[in-house]
Amino acid sequence: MRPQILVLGSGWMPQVSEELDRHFACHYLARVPQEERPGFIEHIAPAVRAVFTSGTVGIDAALAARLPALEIVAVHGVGVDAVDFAALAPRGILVSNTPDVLTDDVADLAVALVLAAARRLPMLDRYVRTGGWEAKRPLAPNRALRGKVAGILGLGRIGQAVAARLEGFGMQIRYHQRSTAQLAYPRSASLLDLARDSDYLVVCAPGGPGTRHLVDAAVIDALGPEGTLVNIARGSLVDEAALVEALQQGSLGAAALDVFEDEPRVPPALMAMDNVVLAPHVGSFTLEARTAMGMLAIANLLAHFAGEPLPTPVPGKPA
Ligand code: 8YV
Repeated sequence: MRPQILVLGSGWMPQVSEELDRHFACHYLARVPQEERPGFIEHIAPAVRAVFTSGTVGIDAALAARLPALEIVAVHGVGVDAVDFAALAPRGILVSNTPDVLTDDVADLAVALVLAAARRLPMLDRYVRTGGWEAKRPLAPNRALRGKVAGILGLGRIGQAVAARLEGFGMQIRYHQRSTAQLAYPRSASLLDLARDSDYLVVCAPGGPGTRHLVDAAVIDALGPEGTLVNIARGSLVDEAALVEALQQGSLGAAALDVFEDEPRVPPALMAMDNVVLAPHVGSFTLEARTAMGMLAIANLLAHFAGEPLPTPVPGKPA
């Protein structure tokens, strides 16, 4: 008999669902009307041995408690901040994620955001479309990237891929993270120092309670009126209210954001600003990355049910 799995969230490619259906008896929560979901979960709960979930949906303690036969949570994403490890670990429930296969594409988006902010591409697009060019509406020059400093908050796999790309644009790289492991670039002793030293602060660190609002009013202030904040990690890392205020007051130069504190809600104030570039959490949203992520998440489930080690387990509880 095929193992029963509960599928939460969305965002994977259709062929991933096909592959899931080939191997497992799948219960797709997103296909059940909202008001029927509690009853649906109660009905299937005793038989559910695995959860397949997105990085942003994860699994909370309340749902985990309702699944007595749960053995493994396979996250379709690298971030596991939405997984309640405290609820899973005591029950020996395994967790896997999908690192590496999305690194290049997420890093590409980070660079796209840096470039879009530096060259003000969305604003220039609007300028052309609304007749600004023909009407010769005044236009200030952009600022070059060459020679500017990119400060990377979190020089892990994705941070390093971002750094390598930005070096190619002639930028100088600095970084800050909690670990003091020797890495290829100069490390700023604190995030405040990094913000002070950087023209672009690129947030690549993991989300979760340990990193909530790391980028606060003081850090944003240190980045300054010529500085740009880029976030491709998690909205929770940035104090969004402080960010909006700094942009409104001109104490921060610009922002380019793929992630937000309360997705998919974006503060209307950000939408109104020309020096803000917005994207709907699409760092890994390429056909290639999303297919590979789905297949890797499934490979973890298959390994588990075959009694083999997981290809990409998440060890213990991340900080
Ligand atoms: C996706 C992500 O939003 O990998 C992550 O942590 O945030 C993204 O790739 C999501 O997990 C897709 O299901």
